[in-house]
Amino acid sequence: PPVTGEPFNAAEWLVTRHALATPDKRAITALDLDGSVRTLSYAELDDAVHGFAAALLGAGVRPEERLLLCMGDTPELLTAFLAGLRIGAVPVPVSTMLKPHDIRTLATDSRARLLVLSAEFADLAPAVGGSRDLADVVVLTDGDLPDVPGPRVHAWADFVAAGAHLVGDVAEPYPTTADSPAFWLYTSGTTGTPKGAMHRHGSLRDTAETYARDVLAIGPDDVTFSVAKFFFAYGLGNTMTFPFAVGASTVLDRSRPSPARTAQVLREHRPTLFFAGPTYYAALLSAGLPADTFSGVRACVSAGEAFPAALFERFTSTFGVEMLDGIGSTEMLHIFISGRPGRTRAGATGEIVAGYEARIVDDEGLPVPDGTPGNLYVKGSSAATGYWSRTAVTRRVFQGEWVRTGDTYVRSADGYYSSLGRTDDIIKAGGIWVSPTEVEERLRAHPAVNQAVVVSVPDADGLDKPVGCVVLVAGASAGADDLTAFCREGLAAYKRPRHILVFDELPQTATGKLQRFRIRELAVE
Ligand code: 3SK
Repeated sequence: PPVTGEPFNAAEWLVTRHALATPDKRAITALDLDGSVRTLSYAELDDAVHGFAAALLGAGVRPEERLLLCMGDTPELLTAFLAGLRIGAVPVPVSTMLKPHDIRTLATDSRARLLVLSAEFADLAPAVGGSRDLADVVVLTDGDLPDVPGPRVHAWADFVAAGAHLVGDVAEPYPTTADSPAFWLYTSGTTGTPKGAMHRHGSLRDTAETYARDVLAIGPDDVTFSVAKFFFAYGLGNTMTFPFAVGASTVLDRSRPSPARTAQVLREHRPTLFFAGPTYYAALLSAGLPADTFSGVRACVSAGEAFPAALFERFTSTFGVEMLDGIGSTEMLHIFISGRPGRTRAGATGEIVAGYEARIVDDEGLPVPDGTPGNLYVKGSSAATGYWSRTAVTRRVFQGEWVRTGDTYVRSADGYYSSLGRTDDIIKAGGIWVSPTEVEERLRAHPAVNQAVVVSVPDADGLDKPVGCVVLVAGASAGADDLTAFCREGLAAYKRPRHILVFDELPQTATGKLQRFRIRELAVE
């Protein structure tokens, strides 16, 4: 009997379709650590995907089995991901910043059948030895293979060669539908063990046909370059889904991002769409790059954290480039509220993306009027189907068609959404909402302040008060009194931090996000 649902295989849609229509069109420009460049056309990428898909079949991988991918941003990462989709398996790209015990946790949680590692992460392999479901480890190397007790360990080229006789078996993709399980992305949140957000084949097309079409108006002549790596939902869309959805091309750089390297990539490879986050935009701004650095870029995109208004203004006036801020989530796969070309507003994230709906509600779940802060919920077809094996938290976050973002937002009467921080970070001081973001922005405007986080700390009466935790610019000096006075000047009195604590550094997650809950613990001490 036919499978229920619209037949749809995302690998076929993203690559094979273009390999047939525009085989010689460039799909990938890949930069190696030494700056050497490799390019792949759509036809070459499609061949590589078929080759790896055949190798997966040869190794006995079955549809819906998980493939853990811990790899730098290379053509082979995209190849392994797309090959997994092609055979109906479920690729799970994971952070390349993981420690061995983290990868063991994810291998166990996902019950991964196969692990693919780039050579530079081969030393993670022994940690997965003994994982119950792991049968094969593939390492992208021509050198020595790691010793892993349990699974078979293969070099990439040997693994592909061993499956070559099965290429005919993957000429047609596995008969997935738009609703078939496609891939997972782990998300850590601020506490707890990571949760695998499960996405469908159709979700990739959904993000391309909403955000990428409505906001970016991406077309075949675009070239994307994302500083955010592929294992982030943000990077995956920027690097693969959006360019490949329209037969455009992507620049992959496996090196650690730095402003000098970014400037070189922008100069030599002329991307038209550039993706990063506010912290990276701040680093670019501080690096003293020439004013024409972004001359070939038609839009910079930002996500991951709220974009402070002052930084937004400084960046756009220094480089004269359009900056599109946005908020997305791993659960929604990509951005659902965004600034739009020609109508961005500094300090506001932006407007709802076509295809999504948002609502802001109070703690009882009732909609709040425009201008009143509340909890942001979002609805859209790219939402994950839930978290793997985490029923209780799935039910808290995925509520019917609506997804709870955990962010506090306010909407203006003309439809602009502004972030006020995480739902649990918002501060009510003296009965009035205080946005940590606003106070942080003020602190960061002080020339001696490098990083600032404002958390709520109970005072002697148990009433929450804002406390500023700052890291100063290297070599700068400023006392708590100076900074408090500076805040008094620029903020309504009730918003000023009641105390300011200066730290050498602030705790961050492995992905570089400031860990507010740990900063709050430090501030309470
Ligand atoms: O952090 C975000 O805003 C984001 C944007 C796009 C995709 C995923 C995420 C988490």
